[in-house]
Amino acid sequence: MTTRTLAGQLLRSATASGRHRNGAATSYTSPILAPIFAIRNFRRSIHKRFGVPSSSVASFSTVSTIQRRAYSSSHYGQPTWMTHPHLMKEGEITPGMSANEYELRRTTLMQSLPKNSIVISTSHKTRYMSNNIFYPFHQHTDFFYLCGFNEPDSALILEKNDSSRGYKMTMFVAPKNANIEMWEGARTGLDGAKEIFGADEAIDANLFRYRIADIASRYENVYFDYPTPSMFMPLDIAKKLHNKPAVSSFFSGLKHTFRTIAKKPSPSTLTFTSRPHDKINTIADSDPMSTTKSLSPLIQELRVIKSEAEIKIMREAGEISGKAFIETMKFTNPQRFEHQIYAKFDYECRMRGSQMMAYVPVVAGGSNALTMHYVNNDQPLHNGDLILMDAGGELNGYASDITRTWPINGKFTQAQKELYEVVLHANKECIKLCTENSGMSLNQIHDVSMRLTKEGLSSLGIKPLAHDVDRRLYPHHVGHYLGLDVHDTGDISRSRALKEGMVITIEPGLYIPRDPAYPEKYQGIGIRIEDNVAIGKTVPHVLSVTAPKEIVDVEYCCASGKD
Ligand SMILES: *[C@@H]1O[C@H](CO)[C@@H](O)[C@H](O)[C@H]1NC(C)=O
Ligand SMILES: [Mn+2]
Repeated sequence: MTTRTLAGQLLRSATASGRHRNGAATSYTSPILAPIFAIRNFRRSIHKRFGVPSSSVASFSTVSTIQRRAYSSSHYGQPTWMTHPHLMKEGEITPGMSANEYELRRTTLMQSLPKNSIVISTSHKTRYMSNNIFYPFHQHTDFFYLCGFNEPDSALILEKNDSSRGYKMTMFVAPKNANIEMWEGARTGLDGAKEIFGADEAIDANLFRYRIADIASRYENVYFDYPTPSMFMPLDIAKKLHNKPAVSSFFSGLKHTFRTIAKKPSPSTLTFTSRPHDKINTIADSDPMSTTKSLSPLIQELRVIKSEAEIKIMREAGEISGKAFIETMKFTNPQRFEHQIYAKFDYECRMRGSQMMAYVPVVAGGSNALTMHYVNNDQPLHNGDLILMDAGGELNGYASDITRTWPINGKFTQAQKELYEVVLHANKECIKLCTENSGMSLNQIHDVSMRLTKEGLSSLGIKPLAHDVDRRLYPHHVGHYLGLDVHDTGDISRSRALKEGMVITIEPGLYIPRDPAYPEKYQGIGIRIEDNVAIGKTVPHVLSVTAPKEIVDVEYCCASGKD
């Protein structure tokens, strides 16, 4: 495997030239500081070289070419180690994720595919609230997983071949354009796609719609997910991709795919579900004459097991969100509104480096918590109620997903305590099962949580109506996979045995309806306690451990805000 640590090459040459100029006295040992030195040295030299036109041909070139570009165009479409040394280390493509790891992901994917295969992965497009007012951009997570490129309207093509790299990587990206960049901000451009992201070839994204069908037609196996139509990928082009003449049937291709990609798990645990919004994809995929295969299931197989670097980021995301929960508990009182609690949490996450909320938080005072996806978050809080908040910051692409429930005035009532202890017990018992050695699946852990909930209810003398536990009192699953998406790798079955490196949520809950069938003191109380857990061989690693959940700790945090 060829390793393309361009950043590494850059640093080495920068270091060498720095030594040359400054003598042996300068040593660049700190990976954080090294890029700063490299840029500083470059800035010294740029004046001498002023007037030398920058090369229009992209290549893995000298540090001076790249740094001249960084210097003159004030950067790229996203942070790089050179421009954002406070966020990134040498050799990283995105914060915390090395060029080597991205290369490994692509290599693993391509090695699992048969000869004569092409992978086509498209980014998200810019989405609009109204006319030219855009929503905050969030990248398509499969695309992001494969290359880390964070601009809209881009595409990645991987063509399997016999080179030492194993494939040819082509990126379609927006070209640099000083006029547009003056309005919309820096772009990475074609040179950047090669130099930073390691593409063998970079092409203007405007040409994608004209080139792609032709390129794809050269391959027997086309792996592609139908994207939302856009200017960049109009409906007719996507359809054309799906209507290539048949070489082998879709179904045999699919079987082959699963044979090659799924190294261990038994075929019965694999599910293939078309994404509900991909109507056209479903039609095309059901056509046995089509050679197009869905890419997403293959990438999900890779994504479901997290690397050390991924878990490190997720641990940090959990730590940031957990600390934000503490600050939010301290901030809560009966004079506040749900939206203020939301704002406080968002603020505390961002102040710690999280770039955005991983999803729209549920901030539910009192019986609003009985609505699972309550996101209006616009009611006043009331003295004596609980507040349930399901929220998490996203860090460097990775989600955290935490729920805590605490008393608005800082003190649990006896009835609230009793229900809370039932949920907390289920939460802790289920977390103990989050190991590879337990041999458990998410579904089996769900069964355990259901049994514990029922036992807890009966210990409180609550007799649920028939079917009420799984329909009303605890109507959701105990957890899901977590990663770049909040509901990560959604096509991977929850009956698959847990494996080291998976990250899941454990989130039992209890919601007592306003129904005379239940003791009045419990009615209208909704409680959920959700943690993020990385599966270890013999021990679970709780990533959300900084968020308090023991009653004494929660009450302590609530009290420490009031002076
Ligand atoms: C095979 O991939 C390499 C990059 O790894 C590329 O340079 C080369 O052009 C490709 N060969 C063909 C025939 O496309
Ligand atoms: Mn969740």
